[in-house]
Amino acid sequence: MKIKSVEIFRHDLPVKGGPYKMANAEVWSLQTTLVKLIADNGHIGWGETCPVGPTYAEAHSGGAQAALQQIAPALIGQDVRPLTIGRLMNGQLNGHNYAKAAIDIAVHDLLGKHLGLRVADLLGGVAAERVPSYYATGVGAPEEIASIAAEKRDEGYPRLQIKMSGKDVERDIETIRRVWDKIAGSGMRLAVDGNRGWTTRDALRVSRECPDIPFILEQPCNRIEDLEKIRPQIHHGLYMDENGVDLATVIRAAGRGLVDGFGMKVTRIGGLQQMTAFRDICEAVSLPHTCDDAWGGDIIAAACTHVAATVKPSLLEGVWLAEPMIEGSYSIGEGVRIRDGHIALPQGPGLGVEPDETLFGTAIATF
Ligand code: 0XW
Ligand code: MG
Repeated sequence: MKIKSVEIFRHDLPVKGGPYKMANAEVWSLQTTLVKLIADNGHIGWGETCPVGPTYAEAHSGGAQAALQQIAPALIGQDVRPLTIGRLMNGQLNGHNYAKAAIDIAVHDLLGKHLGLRVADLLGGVAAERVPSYYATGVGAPEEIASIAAEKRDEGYPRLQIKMSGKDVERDIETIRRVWDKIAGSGMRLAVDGNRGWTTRDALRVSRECPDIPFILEQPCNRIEDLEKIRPQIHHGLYMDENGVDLATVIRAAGRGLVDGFGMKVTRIGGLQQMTAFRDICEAVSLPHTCDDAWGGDIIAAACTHVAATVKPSLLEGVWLAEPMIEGSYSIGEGVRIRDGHIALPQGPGLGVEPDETLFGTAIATF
């Protein structure tokens, strides 16, 4: 089976009750980019990448579309094999993992459909048919975030991530305390996500003033050097998210004992092929991690769920989906949904989701 043509689409995903606020971004609507691979035997594979605005990471939707157009011509006539396509892409463009990930996801979808296998089986085999999700609040008033925490606890989410303003550290500490009042004793785990926003001074203060609350600190400060600086002085587990830009960084952070786990994004690391290597590195050194993306529709949601289903369950922190925050859906059928804080692995070969491409309009590029 060889790739016959590549089509690239874009589509808007409005934020339900927007904006969604984080320390480094405020977004009302996200433009997602979709890749359609058509094989010479008629099979079709879909991929997607959707940066959560231009300031969350070194990624933006216009960049994804430009990078994909740079790479796509070289895909025509190639065998549908994730590893070799990954190397081919690296020969076309340096970096831009988040764009390459859309092609990698589409390659897995296509290969799965061709072989009659689910993507999770292509990635090594299913460990769980239902994976835990977690809810991520935006930045908000302490009482508002605490009431969301209580609501999500009651919905059955096993984990909550709360977003810190990064600006007003006293208010951030008040938010943590009010949230913990609601969830303490419920079994719900807590991640406090600074999204790179705090100075090391403020991150140290948060940890020092909340030693009784067992949260993990996710990406509190901007740089790896900042994490190194606070690491010996904090009372909480430290997770890397935004700084985990590639496998080399992950290996360094894990090898030096800098972190206790990762928030990981499928597109940031370069797609499912890279994500399985990341999964195996984490398993080798017993580090828990999430399988998420920054945003995206049902194709991204399915990709995250498939790889999560292959993770050793004791190391899977959860799968965050944008689904509860997106107005509408582009899927034919139900797509990938969170029920009682968990996600069922899609059935059917490949990713197991089909987009209604009539919603995407004309392709922005065809090769
Ligand atoms: C909560 N997320 C997984 C979704 C948002 O895009 C940010 C992200 C995170 O953990 O930073
Ligand atoms: Mg994070």
